Amino acid sequence: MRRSSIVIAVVLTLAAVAAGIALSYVIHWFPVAASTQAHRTDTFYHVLAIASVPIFVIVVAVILFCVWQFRMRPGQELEDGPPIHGNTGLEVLWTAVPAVLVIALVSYSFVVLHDNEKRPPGPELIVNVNSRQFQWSFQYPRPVSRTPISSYQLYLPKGEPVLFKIHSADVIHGFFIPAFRVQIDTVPGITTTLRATPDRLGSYPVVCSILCGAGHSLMRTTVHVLTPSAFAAWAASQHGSATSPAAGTPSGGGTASTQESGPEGSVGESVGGG
Ligand SMILES: [Cu+2]
Repeated sequence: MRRSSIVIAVVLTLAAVAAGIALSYVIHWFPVAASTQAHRTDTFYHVLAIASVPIFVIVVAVILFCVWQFRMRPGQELEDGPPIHGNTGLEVLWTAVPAVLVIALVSYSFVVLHDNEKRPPGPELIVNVNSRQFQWSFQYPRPVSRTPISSYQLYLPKGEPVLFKIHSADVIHGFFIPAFRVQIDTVPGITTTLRATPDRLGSYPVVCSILCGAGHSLMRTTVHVLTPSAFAAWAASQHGSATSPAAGTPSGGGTASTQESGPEGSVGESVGGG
């Protein structure tokens, strides 16, 4: 009787572990991955799921098994349980195993974070990100263009490492590109930095991830990942229209809005073509 119930519990536990891990793969929890950082982060989440699902299932299975197997039967209302005082071997085991597991996962997450933030061997494209209630704007210093470019949408070439230098004109915002799996606070008075290497053509949302005021939910824009040649063409087209002195300033609103309408058609074509 006792032996068969253990077999049933083990079989159910294994089935639940398999179903949980399968679910973690089948369901698309994240938006499309569009940077080298995103692939590392997603792999890390899969490893976390594979490590966590069996633990969750085993803990719940042991609880349910004990409730079922050691429940009070009729006639036992006034009986006491057996006088057990600890189990050293068991306690060492359930301390050592979680410790090893947590240290291993922390080490792996450190490696992923370190790789994601590592300075690439070659040159980086530098983009200045400016945040204010409730708007993003982006400035491209040389050598992207002879004169600095200012834009309300983010344009990046595929395959080139980017270093974002992030500023805030008012309060703390969160610069977040879900498709790149990167995010960092924008802090007034400090320049924060973030690295990403886009590796998939397309347009993806850029959002503010920190409640920054009444217009927080509207603080969104788009990142366009273009082929390097399409990006060069976009930069060249900006150079033509960005000759006014206001072009390089963070709040060069007029200039940025004219740039917005100009390249949109050509960019759309290059994204579609790639
Ligand atoms: Cu914000």
